[in-house]
Amino acid sequence: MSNDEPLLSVTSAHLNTGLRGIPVGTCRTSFVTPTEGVHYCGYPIAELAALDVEDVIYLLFNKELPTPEQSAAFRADLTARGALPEGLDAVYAALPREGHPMDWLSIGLHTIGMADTTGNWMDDALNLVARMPRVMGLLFRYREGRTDGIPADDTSLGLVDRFIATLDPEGVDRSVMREVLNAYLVLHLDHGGGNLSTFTGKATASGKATLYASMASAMNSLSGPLHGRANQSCLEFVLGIGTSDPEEVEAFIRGELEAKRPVFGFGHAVLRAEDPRATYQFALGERLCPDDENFAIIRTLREVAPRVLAENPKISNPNANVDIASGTLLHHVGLRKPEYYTTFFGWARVAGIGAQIVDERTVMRDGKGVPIYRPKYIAEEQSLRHV
Ligand code: HAX
Repeated sequence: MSNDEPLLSVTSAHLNTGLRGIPVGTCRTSFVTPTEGVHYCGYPIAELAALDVEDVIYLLFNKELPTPEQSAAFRADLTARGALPEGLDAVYAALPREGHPMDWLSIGLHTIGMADTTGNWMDDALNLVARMPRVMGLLFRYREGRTDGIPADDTSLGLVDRFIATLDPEGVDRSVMREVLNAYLVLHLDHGGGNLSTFTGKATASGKATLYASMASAMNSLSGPLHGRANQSCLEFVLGIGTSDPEEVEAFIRGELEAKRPVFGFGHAVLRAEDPRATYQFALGERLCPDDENFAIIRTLREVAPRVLAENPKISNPNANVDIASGTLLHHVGLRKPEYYTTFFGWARVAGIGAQIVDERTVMRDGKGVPIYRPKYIAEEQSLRHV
């Protein structure tokens, strides 16, 4: 693209539309297409979904998949970075347990950032990636009041195994949990440059706030019900249906539409086909939990909802999105409380947002970095009254 090629002619119709569709920068980690969905560094997500999360995180930071040697070295690097600084246990012990887990996550990031920030964007981003499994495990343990016998932190474990070790769940097949969480993380690592949480994180970092403060900003954005918290709503929606009978499911969907409520797990701002992240999770569910009653409900929803939604020509994409199946799979592996689901989304996004912050701070504009964000707001007549 040449420097003077017009990308968009901005008119007053674009004002007060949340910057929707207005080009503001470039993204080196990911983009989304209407048919293949999100791509990480050029790879469609369907080609990456079954890889280990460590290797896909390596891709986002290094823009190429690792060789076996690079993969081993990256895992060793994460192990070396993984130990948490002092202080998080005491802060988590003091937080109100009824607080939303996303608020706990944000406070957790601030806490470890206060204790140990290097000021080097790449180091801080990778340190945080390496620390997230323990932060997540402690978040669950303290918020649930399961504070006796928290296992010592073993940073030599892989990212998912380290979370599971800290959580130390009972009556759960840990290998199935590992597979579901690994897939969840890979599928949610990144989603282009302009989604609200990524944009917020980069905007905060543009003022040279720390990586930890920037990521806490991003997590606060992600916590909104129109953004990341939709995945919590999606399982609540599925649990509310309570039947996999196609006729009853259809009646339920029609009732929701009549009541002007969203049919969760369907539709997308960019995709115009089923999200490949949903397709992958359906295949995973058919293999891991075909008889799970919630899985039976979403299987029926997948058959029935697109047909019903397609009756409304305003709905650009009546097909399943990533949120349709993720909650059901997490529920199946013993993570039963939907209010925690956005924290897994946040855990994943720490890598994608971290990689994008590193790019904006250290690579863009020949290494000078993107300047402090400052979009233009036009004064309204009312604000000019005393001029
Ligand atoms: N149920 C009910 N109505 C829907 C709908 C759905 N699943 N999908 C779209 N619509 C409605 C929109 O609300 C909009 O109505 P209005 O014109 O009255 O405002 C109209 O159809 C056109 O919408 P659109 O252009 O097709 O889609 P948008 O880009 O506006 O919205 C959403 C995309 C994902 C927000 C939307 O499809 C939706 O609300 N889906 C249900 C909630 C959900 O599953 N959210 C998770 C999204 C996951 C994701 O994006 N991950 O990246």
